[in-house]
Amino acid sequence: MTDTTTTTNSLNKFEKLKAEKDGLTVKGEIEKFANLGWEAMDETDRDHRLKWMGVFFRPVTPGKFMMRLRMPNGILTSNQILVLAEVLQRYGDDGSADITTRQNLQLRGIRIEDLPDIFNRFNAVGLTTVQSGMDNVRNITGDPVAGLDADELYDTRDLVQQIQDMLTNKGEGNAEFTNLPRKFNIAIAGGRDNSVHAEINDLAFVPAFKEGFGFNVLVGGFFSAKRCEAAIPLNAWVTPEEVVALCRAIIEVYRDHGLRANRQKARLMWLIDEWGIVKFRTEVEKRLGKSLLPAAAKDEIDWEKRDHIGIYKQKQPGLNYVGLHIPVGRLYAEDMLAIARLAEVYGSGEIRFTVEQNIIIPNIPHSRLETFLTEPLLERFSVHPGLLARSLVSCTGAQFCNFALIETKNRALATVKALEAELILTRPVRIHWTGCPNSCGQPQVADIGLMGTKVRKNGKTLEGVDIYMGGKVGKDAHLGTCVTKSVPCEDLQPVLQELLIAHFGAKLRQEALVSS
Ligand code: SRM
Ligand code: SF4
Repeated sequence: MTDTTTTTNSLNKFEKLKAEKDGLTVKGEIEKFANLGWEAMDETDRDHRLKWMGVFFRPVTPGKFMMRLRMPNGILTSNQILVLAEVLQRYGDDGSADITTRQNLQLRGIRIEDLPDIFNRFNAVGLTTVQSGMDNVRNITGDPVAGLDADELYDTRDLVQQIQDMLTNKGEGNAEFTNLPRKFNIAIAGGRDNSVHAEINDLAFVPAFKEGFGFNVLVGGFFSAKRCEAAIPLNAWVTPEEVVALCRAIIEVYRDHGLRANRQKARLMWLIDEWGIVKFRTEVEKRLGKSLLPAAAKDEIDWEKRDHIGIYKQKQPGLNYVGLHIPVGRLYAEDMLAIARLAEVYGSGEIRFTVEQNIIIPNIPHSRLETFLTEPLLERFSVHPGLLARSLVSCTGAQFCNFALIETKNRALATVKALEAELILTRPVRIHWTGCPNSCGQPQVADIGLMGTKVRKNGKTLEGVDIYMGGKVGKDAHLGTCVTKSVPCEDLQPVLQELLIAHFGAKLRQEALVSS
């Protein structure tokens, strides 16, 4: 499938393991693995190929696997959440779930012997984990308030589902797309505020008018330890009906021509660099079997980004959606049961997830709103969190991720709590933590991004961060850059305090008291 002439011997480790056996093959071997147990099974299947089924061996917690779902447009039903919660319940304290920066969920503590039963339960309620890791297309993000927002330009839900169905053969797995050169991210924006971070996806569609409604197409956005780039225009405009075919054409070109020799240089942008955007566009047109129209002169992203926390009227008269803040996206089985109940009792049983690792419960009638707001769960998952907590995002970090250079989630929460106690803020400040340069926590899109690193202080190696600033989201989105390197985490709080005072209008509570 690739146009390289490399022999199997000269392939890198990952190309080799894919050439030996396609990752999706493990789908038929789950029962066998469950019987063998994690210690006896083939290590390459366990550590790598299982990721094609969304099952991740965690070297930090051997024997306790992580499962990454696919949640098109970040939407679940209460029935699906109940099944996920029941799966977690059997693992006691080991069982938890994280909302991810791709509007998705990851479950933790999973035992391999339970996989056959878990997959059966997932199938019964239409949940899939297929192709959610390794060299596959990740969870496809769409507007979190699609179909609810009176100002939306396009309801992205169906399109996102169609793309997922095409790539995964309706969740069954599709060997056409299981051997990409690297991971691949797709996002579709349907509103005016770019709620999906279009600019950091390998392929993104942003609303634009030309011959009626359609999308301008962006390509090549990505973060990696080696390089971070915002997506660039493909100079193409497509109607919604053309989106799925264009996704297919672009992914086929990437699959067949993407660079595979060096995994640090395998994301789509590296191919675009090598070919130039004009040749890339021409190759995509060849696959598509027709010419693409040039991009519309301007796109419709002209709002600041919303975070959807709080209470908002829907376009459906008499209904509201309510965004709840989930601190650093961490949930336990009991929380999920409670969320499912709230969605059922007050809403329509639907729960949505955002790339800021929070949830939205839609379809709550005005008449039920007041009672909804008295629910005890909202004391923890607030509709009006503090101005720093509100926008806090954190990747997994050292608790479960073996790439991590630092612990992130707990530290992120503790730091923000302390800062909110010291400071009076007048606006939300988006602080993103990421445990290593892979940038899963997207520090480059943040007002203040914190990237884990190791630092030397007084002859000791300590956990520290590089500080990023200037990330702009929504209208005119652009990436932030590193402004300070190697701050030990133990010295971080005063540094952040100064930044918040100098750049974001924060005031010390003490001083505010004295002057009033
Ligand atoms: Fe990520 C690898 C977690 C979003 C860039 N990412 C990993 C692994 C699988 C590494 C591992 O095996 O331990 C992490 C799993 C840790 C764990 O146990 O949770 C991991 N990535 C995450 C999540 C869970 C972070 C979070 O807390 O939200 C996100 C899952 C999204 C999902 O639902 O699929 C997550 N990762 C991202 C993003 C953000 C995004 O998509 O907007 C990025 C940067 C954007 C991008 O990819 O262009 C990202 N993750 C990476 C990379 C660097 C990719 C590269 O081209 O080099 C790696 C390392 C790799 O793939 O080799 C990585
Ligand atoms: Fe792990 Fe690094 Fe990604 Fe955080 S940024 S989840 S530490 S790979």
